[in-house]
Amino acid sequence: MSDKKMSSNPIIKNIYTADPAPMVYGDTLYLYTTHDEDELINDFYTMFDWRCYSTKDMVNWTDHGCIFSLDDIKWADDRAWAPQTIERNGKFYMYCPVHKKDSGMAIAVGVSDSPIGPFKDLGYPLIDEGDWNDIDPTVFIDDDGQAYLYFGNPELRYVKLNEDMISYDECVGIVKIPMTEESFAKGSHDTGTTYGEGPWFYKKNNLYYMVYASFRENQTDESLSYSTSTSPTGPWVYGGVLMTEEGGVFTNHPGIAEFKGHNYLFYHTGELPGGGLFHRSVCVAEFEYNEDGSINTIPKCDGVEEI
Ligand code: FUB
Repeated sequence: MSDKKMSSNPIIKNIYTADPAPMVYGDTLYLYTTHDEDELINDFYTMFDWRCYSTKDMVNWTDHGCIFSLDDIKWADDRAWAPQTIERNGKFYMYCPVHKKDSGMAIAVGVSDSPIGPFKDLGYPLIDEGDWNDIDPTVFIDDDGQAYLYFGNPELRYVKLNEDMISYDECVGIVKIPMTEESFAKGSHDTGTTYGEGPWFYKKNNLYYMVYASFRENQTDESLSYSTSTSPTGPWVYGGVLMTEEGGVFTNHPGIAEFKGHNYLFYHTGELPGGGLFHRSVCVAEFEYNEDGSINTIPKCDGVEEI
């Protein structure tokens, strides 16, 4: 038996956190999360701010507290939902879905000189189609320098970000990915496929991955699934189930990171005392890729080894 220390899930035990979004920068893994308030308003997701935590060894975590909130976004009034942060040229960009004061969801961008904020809002939405699809952004910069922002529920859409990371190529515009069974398998969400929300876009060994929260047929809770492509814009090919619904809450949300030679899937459950639908907690599991790039279903776990 290994005498290495183990972490214990959930990672954060003093507040409810959801929608984990890891970012590796230097020798540190930063974990951005949403925050489920203890007290609910109208018995629904009650979420006002985003939190950041960091680790160098996957066992010891530093709490950086609230790093961006609805108070910083004058045009938004609710729903501080699933974010993702990325670094480019020494600046940090945090993409955040929020509810606009005049209705609908949109994607805000917070900019900071530090991974732990504070983040400053652009002052206007980056993505605002005037519908409810504009949630759950995932951002990735390809080897050729082109950055992509995918997002959406129930449809997966993307924009090609400009080098400044706060605007996008208006000629290409907002592209709708064809929601086919070949790409996302037959499922029970609005498009008739398993694709639900919470996409996580990245590349490994020249293969592009789209991990997402999925609705399988005859299931009420979300699972996690993945699709792959040889191009950053598809066509996507359905890969399989990454994490089943068992033991979960209605939602789940993936975040993938490669850190110091290990591969991690971050996800959320309702397993903290008092936890459930609107009181979720972020967890992590280690996994490996098969030689052909496929990934086996990853069991929920108690924690990971110190690295
Ligand atoms: O946490 C609020 C919303 O629930 C997220 O944006 C979705 O991904 C789901 O986790």
